[in-house]
Amino acid sequence: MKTIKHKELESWVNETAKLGQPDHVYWVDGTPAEKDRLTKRAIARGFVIPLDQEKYPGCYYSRSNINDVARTEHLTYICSKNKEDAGPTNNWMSPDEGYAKSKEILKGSMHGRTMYVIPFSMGPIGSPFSKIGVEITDSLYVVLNMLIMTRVGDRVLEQLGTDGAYTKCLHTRADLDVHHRFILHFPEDNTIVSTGSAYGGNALLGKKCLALRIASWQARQEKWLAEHMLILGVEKDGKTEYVVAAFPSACGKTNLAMLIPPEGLKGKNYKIWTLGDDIAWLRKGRDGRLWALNPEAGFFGVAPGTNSKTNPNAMKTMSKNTIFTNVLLGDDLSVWWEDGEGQPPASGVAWDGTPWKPGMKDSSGKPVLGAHPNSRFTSPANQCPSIAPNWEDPQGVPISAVIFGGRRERLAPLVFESFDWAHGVYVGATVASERTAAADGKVGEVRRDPMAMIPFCGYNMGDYFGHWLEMGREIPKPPKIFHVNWFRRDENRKFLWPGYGENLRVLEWILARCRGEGKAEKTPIGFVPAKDALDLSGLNISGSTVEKLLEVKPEDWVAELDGVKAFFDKFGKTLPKELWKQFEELKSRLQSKVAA
Ligand code: OXD
Ligand code: MN
Repeated sequence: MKTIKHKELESWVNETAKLGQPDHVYWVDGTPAEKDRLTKRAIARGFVIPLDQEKYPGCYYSRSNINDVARTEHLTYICSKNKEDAGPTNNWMSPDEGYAKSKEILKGSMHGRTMYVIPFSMGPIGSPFSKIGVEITDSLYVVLNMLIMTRVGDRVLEQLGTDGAYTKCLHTRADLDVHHRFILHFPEDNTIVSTGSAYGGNALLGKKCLALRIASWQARQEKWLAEHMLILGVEKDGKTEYVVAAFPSACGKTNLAMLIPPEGLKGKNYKIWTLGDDIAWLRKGRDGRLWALNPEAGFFGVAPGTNSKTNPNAMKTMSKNTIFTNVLLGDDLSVWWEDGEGQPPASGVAWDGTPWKPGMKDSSGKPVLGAHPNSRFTSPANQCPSIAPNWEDPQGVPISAVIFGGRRERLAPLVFESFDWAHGVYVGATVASERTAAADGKVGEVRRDPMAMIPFCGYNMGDYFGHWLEMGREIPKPPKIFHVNWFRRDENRKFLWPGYGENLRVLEWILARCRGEGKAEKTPIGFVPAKDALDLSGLNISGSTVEKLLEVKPEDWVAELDGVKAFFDKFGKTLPKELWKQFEELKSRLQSKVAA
């Protein structure tokens, strides 16, 4: 029997075992030998399938239930004491009801299984940014993923000592029935309970549940920010500048974080460093700037669309020690996905467990997908060729620019800069995007997704905007705030901007602006690059396309205001007055242009 120094933790684990009735309780120690043992066990029980180990060393395949392949936002709740603290964009359940419901589901749910206890750290162990969690789970798949995504094991218990604070993360697959699926957050108790799902975002509780929902609540109390952001460094002439960027799920955060400089800019000798692809924790540094750290240790990236053109670094990152979930499994023990690499295997098994062959069509003539659009790879961050040498620096890195963005066919120009922090917060608060496949819902529909945090903010977003405004007052040297849109299209719905590595041209302008350089034109929505301000050398793009990319049409922005107003109205009194002021100022800047 292991001796647990933290008695309160030990008794929570014991109580949970009494309730869940597992056959065994196992404390994960985080050693490589243990990982081998658990992997063998997962293979023996059919939770993972080893891929061809010569081609894919250390790689495994897993398929989740076909009704359990994405985050289920409608089953995700904030269980705060007061409903108002959850705000109008979250589902709310009272803590009593949340505990009672989940207790019913938990009762006996682990019978016949092992209950794993995973002590984990979000952020390097001992960093002032870091937070500890303990996940109890009856899923070996979750354990194997947590070993990649977080820092796990005895060294975390050591850090926790006899009475350290930690987030209780309780997960049971139960019967995977959607009626028993609840993702519950009790921010006042620093507790998460997730039942009835084994999908990553619902079950790897360190990620969205702790590092965003619970952490955002804590960040408000403790004056920092927990954000849905990538972190990347741009090095030139021996100096590296860092940016963070927030885009809604599956809008290319991983691709941007791992960007390869384009051919046309080769002469400038840029080097891009990856620090994180999904979550950033930001704090005021001693120098009065904003500093960022990635709390995760791995990538849980969307596979479809990833190939050696769109993201060569991701392809190399996942070439070993990776878990592939819900992609196509070739009969030759290969993996493949739509818009992936090379030819599909001659035959295989699709994400939903049915036999698959290239070129298959369904009864309406549509291609049958081999991989689910939200299928994933889980890979260690340190395998990424562009991982920054300082990505685990306990102090984080200083941030020059905060970038928000979404997927907008029309409206938003390629890039614009806000006038100041408060205007930047307005820009972040009004981000909207066309829906993607990472969560259940209708693909293509536009939804407001402020700071890309709609599904992840653990409290009332009106208060969250207020907290952002306050952080601007707290930080003597705040980063500048920008908005980008890689997804603008022409009248024929053709993308105007090539994206991917070419996005460095936009980052270059952004960083120049942060240094007080870079030519810009003032428009009612902010500064856009002057006609010749973007370095487009070596890029085959016409002047009229660039004009279309940068165009700000005041009448379209006026039309957008109705949607913003309706969204802001939802927050009632909790929406900071400052944002209404920004709204009115923008409106009058736009109206004077429309009238002119
Ligand atoms: C993710 C998401 O998994 O945003 O990163 O859904
Ligand atoms: Mn995400």
